[in-house]
Amino acid sequence: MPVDLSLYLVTDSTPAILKGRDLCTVVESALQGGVTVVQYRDKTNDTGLLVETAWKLHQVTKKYNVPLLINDRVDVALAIGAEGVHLGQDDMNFEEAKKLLPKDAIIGISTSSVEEAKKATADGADYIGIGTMFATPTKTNTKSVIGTAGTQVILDAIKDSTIGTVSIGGINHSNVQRVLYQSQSPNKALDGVAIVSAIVGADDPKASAEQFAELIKSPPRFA
Ligand code: TZP
Ligand code: MG
Repeated sequence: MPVDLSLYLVTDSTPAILKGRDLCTVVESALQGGVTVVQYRDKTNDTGLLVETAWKLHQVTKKYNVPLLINDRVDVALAIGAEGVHLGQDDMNFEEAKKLLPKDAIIGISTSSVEEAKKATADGADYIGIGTMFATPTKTNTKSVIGTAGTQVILDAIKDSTIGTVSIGGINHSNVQRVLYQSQSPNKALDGVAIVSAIVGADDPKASAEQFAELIKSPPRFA
């Protein structure tokens, strides 16, 4: 699968995180800092606004040759020609999405259990988001907080598959190396980390992304 999941940015348009800044500007800074994939996540029901913002973001991500995935909404992805979608367990199911989207579209699925991870793998998803790693104020309605131990169990259950894997929830500069190294099962490791507030909410999103990129490729140093 050609998508580099190593530093996966998930957007957030809530005022507490965006702090009055323009989302496209924040995302462009993060791309300059080395983000490898962008997911547009926006829980508004205003389809017009979603399409408009997704289109604008796509103009930015294309400059950096980074795929743009749309959270929840296959229709919005189709409307703007995004590279793919990210679907939760309560969104359109994989088979439907696969039928509607172009053949080469990237489809990622949120998972929080071995059962969900195995299903997404068997369905043929390109990658799974595994979470919630740590409790986070960014998303409080999370089904379960699984930590590195729970993530390791899931990775072990899909070790024979080449499906991509990314962890999400409460990941920051202080814990990212622990997340990556302590989650590893003997035969499968995470391909990356998905971050919202530690990049979108950072005073300097570019510097934050650069620091993540550096930590991800460096040997682990944690207590
Ligand atoms: N899904 C599980 S946790 C989460 C999502 C979308 C939010 C993660 O946000 P943050 O700010 O990186 O903790
Ligand atoms: Mg969803």
